[in-house]
Amino acid sequence: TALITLIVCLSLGLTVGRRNFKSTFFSRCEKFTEYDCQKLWDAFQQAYVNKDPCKVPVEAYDPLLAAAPFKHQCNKTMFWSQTNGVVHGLTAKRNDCFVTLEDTLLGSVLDNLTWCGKEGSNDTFTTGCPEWSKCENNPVHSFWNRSSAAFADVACGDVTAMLNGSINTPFNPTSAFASIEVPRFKASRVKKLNVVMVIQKNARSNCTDPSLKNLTQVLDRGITYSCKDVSESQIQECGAKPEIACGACW
Ligand code: N1C
Repeated sequence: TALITLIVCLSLGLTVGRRNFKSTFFSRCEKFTEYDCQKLWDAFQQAYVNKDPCKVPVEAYDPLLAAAPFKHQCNKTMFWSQTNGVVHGLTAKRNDCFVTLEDTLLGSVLDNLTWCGKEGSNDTFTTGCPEWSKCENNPVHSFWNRSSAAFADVACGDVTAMLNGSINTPFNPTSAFASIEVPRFKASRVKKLNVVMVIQKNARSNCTDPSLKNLTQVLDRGITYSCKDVSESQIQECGAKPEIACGACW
């Protein structure tokens, strides 16, 4: 009986996990009333369901991106690398100033979720999915890569990027920001890139960091570059005081 109980519990747990994923997808999606969430769920699922979870290429999400394209948010687009907490602490309160990928429908629906499929099954799994290190073409990695590219493609006007001054290489060539987003900024749409270097107590780097030299070198000619060292507390203050004008945050 112990074994049977174990099996029943395990399969119950799995079913609940799956149901949970779908209900999370729908409840997050339904906050955006202008979309048909069932249609988006179908487009989402076809990307990875019934597939080897190590063989999901970025293009698998093309139909999903086509069903919920990003809108131009000129002068508000916010990129980030290794500053997830600070950035989203700010955008949670100042969407009037800054919009990240996680503020869009697709980014917010899938933020912090894990999912994958399996050959021979039409289910969505949330456990036993490949680790990032195991294979690059996994469903989660490919989704973020595809959506980061699309998000960068529509950026326009002045764009902001928050980088982390507490690490040795704030502009890391292997990051999504450096490898996917920056190369897609085109001078015909993006006028200026404002880097905000987040400075915490134990800063290791700042705007003079050599990695930023690479950034200026790969940036499309015609895009103006600026970098400003800004303390974390100043960023938090901008979030706490809605009366501060967007342009006066730092
Ligand atoms: O690799 P990163 O950062 O430089 O990627 C961040 C960059 C942002 O500008 C976003 O537009 O790329 C986009 N992006 C996300 O929005 C995102 N949300 C959640 C990329 N990755 C995202 N994730 C997950 O965080 C994903 O699992 C990925 O591996 C990390 C990237 O974090 P990072 O190294 O700090």
